[in-house]
Order: sequence, then C-alpha cells, then structure tokens
Amino acid sequence: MSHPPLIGVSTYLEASAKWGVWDLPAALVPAGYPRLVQAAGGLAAMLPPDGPEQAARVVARLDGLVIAGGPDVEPVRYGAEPDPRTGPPARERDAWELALIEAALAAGTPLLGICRGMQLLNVALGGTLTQHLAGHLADVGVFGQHTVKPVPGTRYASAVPTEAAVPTYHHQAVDRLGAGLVPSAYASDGTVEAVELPGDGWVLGVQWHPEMGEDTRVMAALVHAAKSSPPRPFP
Ligand SMILES: [Mn+2]
Repeated sequence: MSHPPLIGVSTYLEASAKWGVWDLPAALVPAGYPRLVQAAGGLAAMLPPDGPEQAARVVARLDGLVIAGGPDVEPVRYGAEPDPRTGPPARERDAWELALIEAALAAGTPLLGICRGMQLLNVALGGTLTQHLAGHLADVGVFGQHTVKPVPGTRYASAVPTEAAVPTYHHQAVDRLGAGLVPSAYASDGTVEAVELPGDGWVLGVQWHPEMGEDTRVMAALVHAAKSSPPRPFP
C-alpha cells in the first residue's frame, strides 16, 4: 500500500491555554506528536475527547492510533484510592481514551500508548499503576533522560534492538500488568518502561516520550504496522 497511513493522536482538553492574544479552553497536543508521526511517514489527525460511544467510529477511519501523554489516570479506574501525590483527574480524557483503546483492540488497529497512554493501555486490560515513584521526573516542567533496555524477542526489541537513552517525564508506572501484556523494556531501576501484546496485532506502550526526541524508530514501527493493516468497513 503506497498511501501514507492515517494516525490518530488523542489530545489534551484544557480549561485554559494561552497562545497569541488568546487564553481559551483548548483541545491541544504538543507539536512533537504530529511532527513525529509525519517524520515517520504517517498522516497525523488530532482526536479531541468525544462521547465514548463515538470511539469505534473514529477508530474505524484510522490506520493507527496514538494515545498521548497527559494527566494521571483517575485511580478509581484501576480500583485504587487516590494517593495525595496523584494529580487531579481528567475524566473526559480517561473515558474517551479508554474507549479508543478498547475500540482499537477490538478492531485490530495498531496502537501506540505514550506515557499516560501506556498506563491507560495497562488499565484498559485490567492492570494497576504505582501512583508515585522517584527518579523518573527530575524537575517540574523539564524532561529528563534515562536509558531503557529492550527485552530480547519482543516487538519493541525488533524496532530498537539495543539499550537507548530516552526523554522521560513521569511519576507513575505500571504495577500489576494488564491481561496479556508482557514487559518489553526496563529502566535500570527495574521500572517497566514498555509493554506489548504478543501475537498478530501491533500494540505497544512506552513509558517515555519519543515525541521529545529525534529517534523515530518506535513511531516508524507503528506507521509500518498501520500501512499493513487491512482496510475495515465503517461500523
Ligand atoms: Mn522512566
């Protein structure tokens, strides 16, 4: 297939954002996300929160899906009480993006979860999160860097076979793995840094922020999978 695949990217929904002369409610995503999709050979489409019942219709029009970074997942989603260090919930995003993930899994649409997106993927499959860990967020508003080591034989390792330095900004992490997920990369402290579903589909979550770096390999692997996925009828 020669057409570039259409990759949807979920967005933030903010009560207030500033640009130019404006300070307005905004559906937004850092430009690094669409730029990385485009650099990897895909077309980028932004997916602001909508009613969860629309998720399957949106996914049916996509070749691939990226669930972007953002606020902490509301702990009730994985059956936990909120830790005082867990941030305020983004309930519209939680509901929308969980529905997008479920729709992509059901349709076999290639799916990449980034940071919060990886955590939501884990929660969607019944996993839980560690609500606070140290060492992966250096300063508020500043991306850090650490290395991640691939697990040999995984889909992630086939895209990035050796240890790599990655941009990082997170204070939560995967705790109990969701059903069917396997770890595909670790940080040196043992934190699970990537998860995937083995099998025919293409489902990967990374705990770091590829959109903040120059390495296109993870996104290129999503775009490649999206090119190969068969066209599907609209539901
Ligand atoms: Mn990390």
